[in-house]
Amino acid sequence: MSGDTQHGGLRTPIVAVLGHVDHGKTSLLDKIRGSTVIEGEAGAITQHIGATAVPLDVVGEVAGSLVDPSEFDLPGLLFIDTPGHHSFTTLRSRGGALADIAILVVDVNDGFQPQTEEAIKILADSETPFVVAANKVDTIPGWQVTEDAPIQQTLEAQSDRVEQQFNEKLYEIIGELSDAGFTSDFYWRVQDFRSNVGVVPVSAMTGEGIPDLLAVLMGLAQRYMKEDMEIDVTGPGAGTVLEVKDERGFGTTLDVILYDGTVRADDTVVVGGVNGPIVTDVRALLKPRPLAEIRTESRFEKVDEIAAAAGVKIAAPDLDDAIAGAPVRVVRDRELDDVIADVQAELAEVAVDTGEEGVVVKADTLGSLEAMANALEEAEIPMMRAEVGDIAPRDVAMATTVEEEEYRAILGFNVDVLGDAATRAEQDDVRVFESDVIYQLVEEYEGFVEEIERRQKEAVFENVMRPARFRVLEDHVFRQSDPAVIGVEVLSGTLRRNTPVGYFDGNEMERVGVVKGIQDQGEDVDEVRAGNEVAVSIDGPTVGRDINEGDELWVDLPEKHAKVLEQELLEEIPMDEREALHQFLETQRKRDPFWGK
Ligand SMILES: Nc1nc2c(ncn2[C@@H]2O[C@H](COP(=O)(O)OP(=O)(O)OP(=O)(O)O)[C@@H](O)[C@H]2O)c(=O)[nH]1
Ligand SMILES: [Mg+2]
Repeated sequence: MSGDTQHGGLRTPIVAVLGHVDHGKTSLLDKIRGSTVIEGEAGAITQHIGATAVPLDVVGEVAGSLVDPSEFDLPGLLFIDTPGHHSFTTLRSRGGALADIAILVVDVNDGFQPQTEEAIKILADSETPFVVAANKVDTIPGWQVTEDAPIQQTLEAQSDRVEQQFNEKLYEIIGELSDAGFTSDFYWRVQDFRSNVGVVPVSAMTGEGIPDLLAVLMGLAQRYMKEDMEIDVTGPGAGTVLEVKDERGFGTTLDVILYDGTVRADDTVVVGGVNGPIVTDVRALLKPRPLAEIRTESRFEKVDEIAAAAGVKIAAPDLDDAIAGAPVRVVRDRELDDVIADVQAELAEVAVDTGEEGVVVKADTLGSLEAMANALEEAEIPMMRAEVGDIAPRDVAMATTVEEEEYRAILGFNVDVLGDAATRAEQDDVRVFESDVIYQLVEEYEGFVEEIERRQKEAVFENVMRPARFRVLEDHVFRQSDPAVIGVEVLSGTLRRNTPVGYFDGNEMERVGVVKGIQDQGEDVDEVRAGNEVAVSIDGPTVGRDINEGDELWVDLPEKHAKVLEQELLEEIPMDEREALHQFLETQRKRDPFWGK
């Protein structure tokens, strides 16, 4: 059998369900399906994308008086359930990318949470229209349940106090949406769902508001998306791989969301693989029964043909290298080479812009690679190579070719380190970061860069000559020359041993010699700070001829040092030293405006 998702040349809109962990995405779909998936989930946490086709007549039944199926010519809705747990960014972004519309599920008690924000960003980036399901309204204290009722009807049964709380919770969500850059309102007040986000209060537990949610989704799809849904449903199919799975009796199979055309049991398909497009012949098409979920349904139905949009399992030889997130194309009566080129192009498109200098990025799927690339771009971290696959010795070799120390790094998302890549990395001083949480990878890498910058700054600071202005004291000449030993007062800056000193003749620095030693109350010291009087020995000058009592002397800063101080270390040096530096630069620049620039 075929065609139950196909209807007058319009395909089924794909609806992604996104939201923070435990906010009720799977429960919501369970309610719509009338069958339960969450009970079968380990710890009730969704860990995969699941797809469920809900035909129009079922939408009509669940929505009751709010949806009249005869008003619609879309065949129904294909729901994609996604996990809310933070480590499944990839699956969320893949689900979001496939969607025509989305439901953002928000628990009215929790409001916006990190993965709510993340989901909103995915939807904004892909410009996917969405509605907000404000879930768990039944938990408002005092709530009177009217099972499966439209929201207006159930609201009439609530006390004023409950209704007030209900309004407060919804306004909070509307406020949070506004903070995220979206104008929104109670859905019944929204005129144009493209410019305003409709907020639909629901309970996945009691079914209240579910008719409203379905009515809003159908309306949105029918009114604004009909044109996008007009496809050649009999044309060669196009889809995205959700998962690559071993299935008993079938070997490696693909769970695919078909979003265009049809696939037939005798088709040749091209699939994106680790080493480029894979060409293979379909061996079996396996379809979950309507209202069952592709990933939980163990008893698949073998079909001859399936039309978009639908979740389908494809069994075929040579799928071991297929990658989740990659495109699938039916060849049918087209040139094989053209289809291969299409798949290649799409693989390249999801592959990432890389530059000459930057880090190496490895990820488990194309979807996660894209998500990584987006995160790195946002953090302004350049990439030299970004690929799907485990971290291999050749990645280490690649990372050693960079010039900057901070790019000697490999960031691996959800991948393994192969063979001797780890030892090679250690030998070659390449840092390897691994995590299955993207922001952690970014944060750890940023920490590594900060550490390098700190070390580099310290090294520069150690070696840079420091500015100082000091005065030769009257009646404190202890020795005339070879070396001259005199008392001085440091006016600003830090005077150190082994620094050249001189005076300004007009705007010209005249070097007189090098400070050899500093004695503070009879003790030899390496440096002396502003505000102190000390005795210094200077190699070079003769007192009375080259320098005189009362003269103002300076550390004769080399131009390079002055430049580093002004441009990189200004924040690190004390105020009085900055003042000495500024005066020094000002005088030099009266002679040469570009001195030290
Ligand atoms: N009272 C009440 N509880 C709900 C409602 N919806 C969901 N729950 C409960 O909230 C918990 C989480 O629900 P799930 O549907 O697993 O949440 P989820 O968003 O799919 O979670 P992940 O897939 O792990 O991200 C379960 O214990 C549900 O029974 C609701 O409307 N009312
Ligand atoms: Mg779930």
